[in-house]
Amino acid sequence: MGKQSFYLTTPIYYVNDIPHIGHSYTTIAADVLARYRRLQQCDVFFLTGTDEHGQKIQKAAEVCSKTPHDFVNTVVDKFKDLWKHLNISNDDFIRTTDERHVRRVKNIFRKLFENGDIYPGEYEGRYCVPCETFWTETQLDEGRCPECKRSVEKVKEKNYFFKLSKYQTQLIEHYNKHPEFVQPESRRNEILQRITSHIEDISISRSAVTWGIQVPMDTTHTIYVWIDALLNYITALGYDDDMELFQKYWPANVHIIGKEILWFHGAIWPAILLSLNIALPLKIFTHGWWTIEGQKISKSLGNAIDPLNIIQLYGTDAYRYFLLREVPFGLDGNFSYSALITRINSDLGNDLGNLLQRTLTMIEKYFDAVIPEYSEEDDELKEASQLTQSKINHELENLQFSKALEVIWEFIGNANKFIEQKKPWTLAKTSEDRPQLKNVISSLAKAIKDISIFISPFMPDTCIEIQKQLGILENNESPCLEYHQSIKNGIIVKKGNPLFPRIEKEPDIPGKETIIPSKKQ
Ligand code: ME8
Repeated sequence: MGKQSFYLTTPIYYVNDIPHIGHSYTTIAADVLARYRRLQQCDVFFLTGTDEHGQKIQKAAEVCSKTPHDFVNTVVDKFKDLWKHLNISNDDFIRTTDERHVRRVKNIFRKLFENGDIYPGEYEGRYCVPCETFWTETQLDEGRCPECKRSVEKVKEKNYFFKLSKYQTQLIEHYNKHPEFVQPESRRNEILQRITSHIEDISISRSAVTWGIQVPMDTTHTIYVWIDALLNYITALGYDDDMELFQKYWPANVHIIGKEILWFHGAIWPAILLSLNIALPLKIFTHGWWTIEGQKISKSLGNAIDPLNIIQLYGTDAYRYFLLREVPFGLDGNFSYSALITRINSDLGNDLGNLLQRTLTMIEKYFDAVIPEYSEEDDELKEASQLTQSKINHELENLQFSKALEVIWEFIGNANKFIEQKKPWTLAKTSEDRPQLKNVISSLAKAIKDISIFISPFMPDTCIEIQKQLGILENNESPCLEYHQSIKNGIIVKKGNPLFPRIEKEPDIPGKETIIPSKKQ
């Protein structure tokens, strides 16, 4: 039987500025899920990319006295560079300026037009450039954008419209038939309520914006950047001129997005797919915002933190761990260096790092560095390890990353307690306790191997480092990712540096005091 396919996506990010921790959060979460599904032997296609057209980017290029084309090329490299540093394992990277995307978007736009779902009209209302969103007078918040609270532009232009209202009933039916379509449930209820109460046709072209994909039937217009962007999820799979990947991977198993773009993904995107007669994605998971002092982190609000700085200080895996452990996926969370350092010192250094160090030290001391022979029957940690794996599966099925990590750390705690209870240093004193000592130590080595696999989607480099120190991985081999496989006889451990050395003080970063929140949410 062939492998089960699993297609997951992140939003494609605007390249008006360099990436910040919010962007890295979604991409790391998607990467963890992709790696986890690969562990489960799924055939994974993980897509990310960049959203490069529209007024916001045109303006940002003007500010830098660059052509939009040169400007976007520079910023895209910053995203790709960050993903490399963060160990992101995406299978494709789509840019909306890619020729393949532009060609396919034009074809799709023409199809929608031929289906009778696009018509010319006149738009009069407000437009928020940073959010690239049309708003009506009544939606404004004291005259400002209800999403980002910045000022909006008056827009009156001839535009093409998409018949979103035509799909209201079908959308409601889909939401009712598939309660898991949008998660968490609170967000699903919100958007369903909005779709049910009021839905209008939307403008999907701009005559005043030149930096975009031209409307195929009317070159005086460019396609509204959100329509251009949403289509990336299918153009990357070759829709509609090279259908092999599309047939293999569509519908997407999950689109992971931030909560502010749910309307586009939960209403406009499915309506476009319905018009094209394409199956809808199986799930849209909406996560919360990282905030600083309660404010959303964003470049244009001037409070963004460069993930590269954090990685340089504390390493990629500590950063990946912190973001997914600190806040339940779906809720908002405040970023602070002190919380990050606490997690590194306590969870990574004390719990995980010490478990490895003390076990390896005992293997060196009591067994001349050779892991004693393992006996499955005498492994008192085996059941707990198996239970941990099934709990992780349950949590990650629901994208509950922080809960999955809690479960893993519960097992790490159990292994540490096991050492305290068994007191190997006492067992080592007499020869009749030697068999029990062997069982305790080999069970611990096996538990640590299992832990390295449990954490591998979250902390891929740490998995490798643990397996190297445990002696089960030679320099250039890929890590062992088979759960519950016992360790071969005669393996010699290679104890190295502590995995996460203790951090004594917060970093001295200019302006840091302005970005550390005074209290946790
Ligand atoms: O909206 N906390 O791009 P964008 C958590 N191009 N996540 C955050 C965040 C924060 N403070 N800030 C950003 C766009 N994000 C469109 C998307 S998709 C077809 C087009 C993450 O650069 C989160 O995933 O503004 C959010 O939805 C996304 O970045 C917005 O990125």
